[in-house]
Amino acid sequence: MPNYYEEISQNVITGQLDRVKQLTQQAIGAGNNPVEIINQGLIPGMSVVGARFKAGQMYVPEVLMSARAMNAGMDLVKPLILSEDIPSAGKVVLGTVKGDLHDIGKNLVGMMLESAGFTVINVGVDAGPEKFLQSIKEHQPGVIGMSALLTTTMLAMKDTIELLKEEGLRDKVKVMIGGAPISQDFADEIGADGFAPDAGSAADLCKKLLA
Ligand code: B12
Repeated sequence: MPNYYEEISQNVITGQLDRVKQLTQQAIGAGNNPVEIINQGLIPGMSVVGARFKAGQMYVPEVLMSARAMNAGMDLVKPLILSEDIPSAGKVVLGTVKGDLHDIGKNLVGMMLESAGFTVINVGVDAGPEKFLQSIKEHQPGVIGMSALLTTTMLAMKDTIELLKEEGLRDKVKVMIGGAPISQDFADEIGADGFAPDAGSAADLCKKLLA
């Protein structure tokens, strides 16, 4: 039986959506285990992409092409597996803060988290503290991730943290933050648990926060 996994990984890395679909379909047809196709083909490819992006060897458009290729493979495989079969690495509620409409980076972070095995609940853009709170109550994530691209919206992150304290939920959920104007100093200042400068590091940070 040919080993499809390496070839699927390589085509995820190069963002060849049609080829990933074709190979995934062939791997399914040849009787390969759907969970193995994900864990040994699709995800390892995206992990390489995450590492290269972090190292500045790949850029946003290429990463998006890889993520789309991976998702196309996932779409074929997912219906074949019961959700309990894929252990989730944990739940993350992710959103761009109030007043801020930038979501390209936040969505990239979401894709990287998903490809690292996390379940991502995306609350979208312009998400105020109440929106995060509501989603935390509903989904009970281990981590929330907040994104801000404007210096004027950065402080909305603090408002969310303050609301979590008021509601007695601060010690139940880890808070990670990111976005171009955000720094580790700012994270320390507002009492967040962590900051990551890019999507690849965000997935690593999330693993660390939940360890
Ligand atoms: C694209 C863009 C837009 C698009 C957004 C489209 C969209 N759907 O996102 C549009 C045109 C709508 C827009 C609007 C505006 N924009 Co604009 N925009 C940009 C631009 C050019 C790129 C941002 C981007 O997507 N970068 C690529 C992504 C991949 O990078 P990233 O967002 O930094 O995300 C990475 C990391 O930061 C990190 N990360 C991000 N989020 C998170 C979250 C977590 C939890 C973690 C761990 C990590 C993490 O990981 C990501 C992936 O590696 C930037 C300039 C720039 N170079 O940043 C200006 C910029 C952010 N915009 C700016 C401005 C001023 C505006 C407007 C006010 C313009 C206006 N006068 O109307 C409006 C504001 C609208 C609003 N209320 O939000 C300024 C902000 C200045 C400032 N310091 O506050 C910038 C810096 C441009 C500039 N030099 O002046 N913008």
